[in-house]
Amino acid sequence: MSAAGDRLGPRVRALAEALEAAEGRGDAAVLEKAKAVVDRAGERVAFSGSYTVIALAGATGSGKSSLFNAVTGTDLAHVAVRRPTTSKAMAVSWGTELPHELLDWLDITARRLVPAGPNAFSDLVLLDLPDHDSTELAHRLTVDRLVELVDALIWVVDPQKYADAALHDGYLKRLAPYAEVMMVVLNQSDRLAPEELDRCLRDLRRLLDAEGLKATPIMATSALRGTGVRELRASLAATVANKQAMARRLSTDVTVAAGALADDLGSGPVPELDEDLTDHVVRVLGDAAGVPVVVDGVRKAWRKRGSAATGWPFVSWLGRLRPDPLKRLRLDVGSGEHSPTEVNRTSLPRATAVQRARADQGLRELTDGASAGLPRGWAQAVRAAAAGREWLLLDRLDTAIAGADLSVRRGTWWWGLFGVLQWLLILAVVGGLAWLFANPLLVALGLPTLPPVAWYGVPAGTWLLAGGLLGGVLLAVLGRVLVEIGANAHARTARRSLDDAVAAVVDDEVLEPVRLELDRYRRARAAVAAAARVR
Ligand SMILES: Nc1nc2c(ncn2[C@@H]2O[C@H](COP(=O)(O)OP(=O)(O)OP(=O)(O)O)[C@@H](O)[C@H]2O)c(=O)[nH]1
Ligand SMILES: [Mg+2]
Repeated sequence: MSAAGDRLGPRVRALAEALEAAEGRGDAAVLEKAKAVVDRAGERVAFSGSYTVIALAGATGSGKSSLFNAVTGTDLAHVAVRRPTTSKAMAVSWGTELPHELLDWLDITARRLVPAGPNAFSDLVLLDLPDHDSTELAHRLTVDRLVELVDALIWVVDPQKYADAALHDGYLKRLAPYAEVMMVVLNQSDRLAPEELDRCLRDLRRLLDAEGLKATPIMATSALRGTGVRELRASLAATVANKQAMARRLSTDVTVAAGALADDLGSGPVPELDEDLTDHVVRVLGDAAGVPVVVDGVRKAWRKRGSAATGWPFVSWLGRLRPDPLKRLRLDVGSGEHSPTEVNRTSLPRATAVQRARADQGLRELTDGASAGLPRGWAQAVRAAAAGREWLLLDRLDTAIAGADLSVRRGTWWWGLFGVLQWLLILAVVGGLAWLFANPLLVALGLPTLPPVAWYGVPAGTWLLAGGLLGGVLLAVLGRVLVEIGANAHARTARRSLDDAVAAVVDDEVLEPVRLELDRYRRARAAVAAAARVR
């Protein structure tokens, strides 16, 4: 295919991809135009891609229909003094069959077949359009619609109105990117003296150049006298033979649409999620979800259970009367204690207003950073990606906390050893007491007494009693110190695993949706760049 058409397929596909990514985020008008281009390109190629569609457009009375007849060698177009004359677009094509699908797509009902003859064109559909500047709105709408669809345009102007704002401001300036597929014909040249015609053509050229239409050729004709008609025919034939018009037109459509889309997407650096702000969000959300309360509960529970297991039995039973801090929060209950159908819920205190406010602010700062510099629609989408699930967030955090392994249930191996030692020491106390009170009791009962046993002059019963008491207290103190160390270590471990659980939920509910949205933005930018790349 032609140079312009080489990358047309991939470029249209890239534009479609950009559109899909930008859906609901980009400027609606820009997206709509780009979508029209994608649809049009697909349809135009599908409907008789081998034909070139060229339209004669211009102000009323400039002589479009007259020129149409002159070029086609027919009198198919209606020419009159009454203004405006042509109210419906008309098409002619040469050969044995009309390209009906193409004409249906163009929505042109007035269609004529010109039999092949010596002056016939092949693969050309020539259109005579209504005027673009009439009082009839329908005429202008027809022109506007077909200007978007045809492969090439010939603007027919006359000596009086060639500089009209309706033409230059309404069409030509805006169509500057299509300069290569347009041509301006100064008709009614017979009305001007040769020097006037020259001046007129120079003026027209200057106007077009100033409007960015340097690539648009101009020529002078007289439909009345037939001047320039041969040259116009030759120019049409060359355009058709070169087969570039359609591809150029569509290619320019894609370039223009991709340019508008690129402007809409912006070109600044793509923002990213800030790690410090992310850590901050995990922390404040953890606070709001009750992580510090649970960590404190773990410390206290370890302390309480450890003290009960290793403490001095004379007092440690008192501790058992206190409620278990984790059970009170409905945490660290055995898995069998949950019904499998029931969601694991804790009884953690609800987040305070201050905690909620800090969590909200943290989230806002995070998403503000991740949407900084993005176009409005995209920034909104990033914020919405994170914000839409706030209500879910605390709920899921609670479930995550309920499910976190706090590993306080099992206790530790040396607790049992301490327990046994404590009971042995109790035995010593009881044995000592028994020994001390045995002889007075035996004497009172008139029974033979036990032989006195003493170490270092102190009765053995006293040794046992004092040793048992002292040992028990010392062992309890040592146990207390070790339990405290264990409690702190477990609190740290719990903190880590809860932070991980919170981080996983935050990642799932906030960071991942934001990342996906930023990926989508990057994808849209890459696709637009690919659509804009001509080679
Ligand atoms: N002197 C002169 N008159 C022309 C020329 N071309 C067209 N006319 C006349 O200008 C008038 C308008 O011609 P049309 O061909 O109907 O013009 P049009 O651009 O199709 O006008 P609308 O259909 O109303 O948009 C007619 O009276 C033609 O005879 C020309 O080259 N020289
Ligand atoms: Mg006409």
